[in-house]
Amino acid sequence: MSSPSSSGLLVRTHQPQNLESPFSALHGATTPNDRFFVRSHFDPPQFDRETWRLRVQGLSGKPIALSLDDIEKIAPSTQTAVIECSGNGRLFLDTAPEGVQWELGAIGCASWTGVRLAAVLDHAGIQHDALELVFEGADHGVPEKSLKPKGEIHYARSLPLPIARQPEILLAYKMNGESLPAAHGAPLRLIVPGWYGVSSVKWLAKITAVKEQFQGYFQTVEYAYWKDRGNGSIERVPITTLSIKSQISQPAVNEQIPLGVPYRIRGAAWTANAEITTVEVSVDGGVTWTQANLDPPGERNSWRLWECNWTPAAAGAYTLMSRARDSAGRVQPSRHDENHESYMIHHTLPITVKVA
Ligand SMILES: Nc1nc2c(c(=O)[nH]1)N[C@H]1C(S)=C(S)[C@@H](COP(=O)(O)O)O[C@H]1N2
Ligand SMILES: [Mo]
Repeated sequence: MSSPSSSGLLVRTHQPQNLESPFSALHGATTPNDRFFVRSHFDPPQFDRETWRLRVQGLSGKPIALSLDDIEKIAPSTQTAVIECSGNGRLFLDTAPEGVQWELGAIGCASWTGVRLAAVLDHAGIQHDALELVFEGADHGVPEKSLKPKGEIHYARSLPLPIARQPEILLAYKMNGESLPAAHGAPLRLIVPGWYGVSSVKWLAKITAVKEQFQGYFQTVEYAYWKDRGNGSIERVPITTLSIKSQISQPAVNEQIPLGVPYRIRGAAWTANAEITTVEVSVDGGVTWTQANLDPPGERNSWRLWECNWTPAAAGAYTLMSRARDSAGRVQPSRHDENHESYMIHHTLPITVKVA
């Protein structure tokens, strides 16, 4: 069930607000703010610029509280990064799982400006023997899923300290050069390039250094999966880095394509901690593959656009697929990993079209 909203986003749910980007409108290195998908578990919290504070507390010394002025005095840093919801593509799974029914558009790429998290941590004097940092949003409510706690909770996620200190991790107050929109976490959000969107906590209110692994709801129940340890046992682990993936933006699902006319198949590909090196396209459901032309690579954690020409020679139904490879030797798989439940859906997605 979806309907077009005024801004050209598809409304998947009104409350909380879950809006899908029209992936077929993909047209550049970054997604415009009014076309960027929104994934929120609770209503956006109100804030007042004057009284708003980011609290940083932990194991060492006194907790600190930073105002927006304090944060804007720190040297700014800008990063382009893909944000993909780990439930993106859920509509392609055979069984109808719980969760927002995303097709291809729970992803966007934006340029994020803010301050390096490491600079704030240095300022706060976080002890180096902390294991993780817990990032808490100001938003709160009762989760949507059937397995959930009784009362209200805040949105919260953690990162291991060595990850949090990496220079690309930002506390962002700008998105594509404009002030961060309310739906995307104003006044301040975490941006974790190369990780699924779940880690990029919006409406950031509190950072807490802890010595044990964080066991919060969005860390262990939702946005977690069973990992096979290979020795006969499995463990519950949080979703972390992006899986290699490519998606076809044109044609759109169920598009009608004219017979005998050159058509340009387009899309984007992305991965984590590596570069996209190849994208192949199939128009026969994965039997034969042709190499696509890649745009020049962008920044490390952005997506790489690609295109491929196709002149359909016969009328009928076709299944198109794309398959990416990266510099770390990873290849997009042909099937969804069932252990990932309805998350990390990154197999070669079948796009069915009609030629007439
Ligand atoms: N505070 C807070 N942060 C959050 C969320 C949320 O519901 N509350 N959703 C997360 C999820 S699951 C995703 S995919 C991204 C979506 O970011 P966007 O809405 O800016 O696209 O934000 C993440 N950060
Ligand atoms: Mo997400």
